[in-house]
Amino acid sequence: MGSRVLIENLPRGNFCTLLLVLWVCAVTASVTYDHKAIVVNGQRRILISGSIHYPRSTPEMWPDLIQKAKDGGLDVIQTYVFWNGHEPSPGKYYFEDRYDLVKFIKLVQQAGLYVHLRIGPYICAEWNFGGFPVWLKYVPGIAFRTDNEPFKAAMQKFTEKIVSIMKEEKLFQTQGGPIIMSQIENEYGPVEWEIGAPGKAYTKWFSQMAVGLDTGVPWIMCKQQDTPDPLIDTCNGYYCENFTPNKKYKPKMWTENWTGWYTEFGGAVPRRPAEDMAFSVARFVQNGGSFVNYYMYHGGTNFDRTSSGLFIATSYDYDGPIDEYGLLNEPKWGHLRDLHKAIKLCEPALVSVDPTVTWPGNNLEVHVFKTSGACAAFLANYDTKSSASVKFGNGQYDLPPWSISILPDCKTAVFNTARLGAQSSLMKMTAVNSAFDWQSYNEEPASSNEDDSLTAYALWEQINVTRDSTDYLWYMTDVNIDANEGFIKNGQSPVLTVMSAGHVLHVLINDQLSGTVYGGLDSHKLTFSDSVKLRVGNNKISLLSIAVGLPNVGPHFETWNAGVLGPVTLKGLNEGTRDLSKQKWSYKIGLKGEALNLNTVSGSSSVEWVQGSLLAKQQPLAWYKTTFSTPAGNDPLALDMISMGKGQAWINGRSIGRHWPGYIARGNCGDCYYAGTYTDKKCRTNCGEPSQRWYHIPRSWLNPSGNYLVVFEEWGGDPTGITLVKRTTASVCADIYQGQPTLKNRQMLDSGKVVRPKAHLWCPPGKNISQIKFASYGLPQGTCGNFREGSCHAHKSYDAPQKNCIGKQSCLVTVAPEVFGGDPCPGIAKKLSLEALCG
Ligand SMILES: *[C@@H]1O[C@H](CO)[C@@H](O)[C@H](O)[C@H]1NC(C)=O
Ligand SMILES: *[C@@H]1O[C@H](CO)[C@@H](O)[C@H](O)[C@H]1NC(C)=O
Ligand SMILES: CC(=O)N[C@H]1CO[C@H](CO)[C@@H](O)[C@@H]1O
Repeated sequence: MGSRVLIENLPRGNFCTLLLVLWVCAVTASVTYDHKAIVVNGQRRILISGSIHYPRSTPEMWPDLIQKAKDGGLDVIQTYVFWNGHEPSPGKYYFEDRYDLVKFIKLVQQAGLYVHLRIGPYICAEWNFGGFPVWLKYVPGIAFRTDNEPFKAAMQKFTEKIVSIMKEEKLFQTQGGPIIMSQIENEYGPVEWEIGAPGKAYTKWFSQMAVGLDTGVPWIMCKQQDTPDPLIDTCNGYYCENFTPNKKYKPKMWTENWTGWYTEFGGAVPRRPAEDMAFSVARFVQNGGSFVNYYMYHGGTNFDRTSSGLFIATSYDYDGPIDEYGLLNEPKWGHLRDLHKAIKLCEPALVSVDPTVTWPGNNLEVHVFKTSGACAAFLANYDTKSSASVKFGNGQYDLPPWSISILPDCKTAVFNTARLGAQSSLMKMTAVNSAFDWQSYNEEPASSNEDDSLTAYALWEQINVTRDSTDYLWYMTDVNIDANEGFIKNGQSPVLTVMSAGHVLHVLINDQLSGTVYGGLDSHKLTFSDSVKLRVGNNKISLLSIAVGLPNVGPHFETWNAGVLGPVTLKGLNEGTRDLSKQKWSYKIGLKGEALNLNTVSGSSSVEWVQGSLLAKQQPLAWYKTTFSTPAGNDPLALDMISMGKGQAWINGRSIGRHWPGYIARGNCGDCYYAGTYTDKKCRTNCGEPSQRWYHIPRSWLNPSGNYLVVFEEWGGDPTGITLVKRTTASVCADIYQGQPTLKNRQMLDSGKVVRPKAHLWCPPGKNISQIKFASYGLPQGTCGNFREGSCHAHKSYDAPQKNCIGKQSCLVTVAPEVFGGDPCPGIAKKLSLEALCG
């Protein structure tokens, strides 16, 4: 079975030939494991994997993302399965468009890569409710992720559904498909530890349930020490070199190797240096690791309202090797590609033996994998400040601080984790249209006498009422003020206090905005407390409570509340403080503009829009619409929302996500030196600026002209400041040390040539190098975008780059003194720094 599929599409590492295929593959299509590695079709493999989450990009982007992953040296694409996207209501399944899982997996297969399918179905992933459908919370008697019958029944049903689809489509490796591994649950170890016996019973149940599904490929569980056989326990973290699987006969695998970190609204944007990323992977592999997954390889975008209620931003860029827009994030992508090539050169030795480890000095470590036929060595310097020179075999090797050199033949260093051979790119966002021509419509505050409003003598939890069908819930009540109230005469306004479980609150008194408060990642609970203007007679108090999604992680996160739970009090009346919590409240789910579908062309004709001098500006709760033509070319597009506060935007009826540029990144961004243990507090950007300013518009959502753009603004922004921008490469840089290891070293040494590294610059397709902005051979300082000459500089530094590069799409410049008119400072180790503009 399945051999026909293999003929059409031989996955990597499958050594069947066309003639032998019917016989050989029937026998060898298998995935097993031993203490060294995952064994695919009888062969141990060092597998490099990367996470790409299919709903975080569009089907039109998938082929290019997968190709870039393959070009970057990946063997495996890993993805979660997004339950709430696939089963929006019980038993009603959805597998289309961005949720077309089968199509995604088949594209990976066509590219010749494997798939690691993390079914979960709890996935965390900064995804709304950790992937659980909201309806699941309201199944009677349910408790999530424990020994609970209703939960187990739902989990089993969905897991079976996914496995059966994969089997029908013949997607498991044993059927000739690309899936070589699956995952059940996700990071359950800490939860089990906390809840004890029911957690253990649940673990036993779900691992047996998974194995019983008989997929023919191994199951893994991450972050769970007591993972039962035959499932494999794996590591998640920034570093995993000291991880050991719970049995001697299981391989050492790293399922979440964080390439950066996610952005939260109100937080700075984390970056992880490519040098440290490469260092952590080389260190894991030298310590016997055989499977590495980059979380994320392409992070993408939280379209719609899919980001989780921990104030997760719409951008899920994650500083992955492919950026949110699908462009290469350089130098990270190229540096890791070079690392993967170096590791693959070592693969025969790595999978055959355990290393011999020696310590030639303080903070120095050498791992040697030697068999009769092969030898590979990893030389490491763990010192965060000093370089080291290591004698090994007949050679002498220079190791920068916090770095590992890889020697695939135990002689030639072809890669050092701290020496970038890849170029860096500086990206820019440039406006591509003249100002949009906007029309506006003011959202009317809800009123309590509408027919469909709900009433109660209580404050209700928000998600309970909205079932997350919208971010918005109106809470309305009346307050009667007697003419005898003291404050009417003395002018001392009473103070309204509203306690809310989150996440954002607008307070309106008699339909006028009185104030806005919002929570943050550290605390979504919030309190409004301010004096309010009340008149004699009836006053209408309207609280617009706004959720930004449901939480995805945390102790019993399924029980966390949102919305105004009270108390709500009014202080400074003759009677003292009046408690409004238990008086009559009316509820209205969602906005009027949502009910009218103003985000669609057909819906928008139901209201009167205004423009010109009447256009709403700096006015809360306003809808804006405009149309625009698609700019020519293929550069990715985004909306620059710098002039806006908070809300949502749609293009041709499709949501590009929540915008919140009004939430400024707190904290100190600090410095970013690659060496030393990485944390997500290091190397951050955007402090004092919006956490997210740009919002990706997939090109495939656009028509050539007449694109319908709608923005709902909650806070009051100026829509005339919104621009359509394109993302392009501003400049490319190289920073190459004379004599640094390069992948060319091996073949050049073999051929007896002198090893001289080259700077390689290239512009994206369709662009050529138009100018050398900076060139210095000597001791230049700074980084791409702000290089400057140092104490040693060859005066002819510009000649060769200009001659070799101008007008070319790509070029090489050899890093050697004669190329730059002689040695500017003999006896000192020099480098070449280049910055070129792509025209
Ligand atoms: C949830 O909403 C229902 C009405 O739809 C109400 O009866 C119940 O009290 C609410 N529960 C909470 C916790 O707000
Ligand atoms: C870019 O350079 C290539 C050669 O590398 C050349 O064929 C092409 O015409 C150039 N394009 C432009 C726009 O200059
Ligand atoms: C325990 C923990 O924080 N795990 C997280 C690891 O990182 C991934 C990606 O950000 C999250 O999904 C996990 O929740």
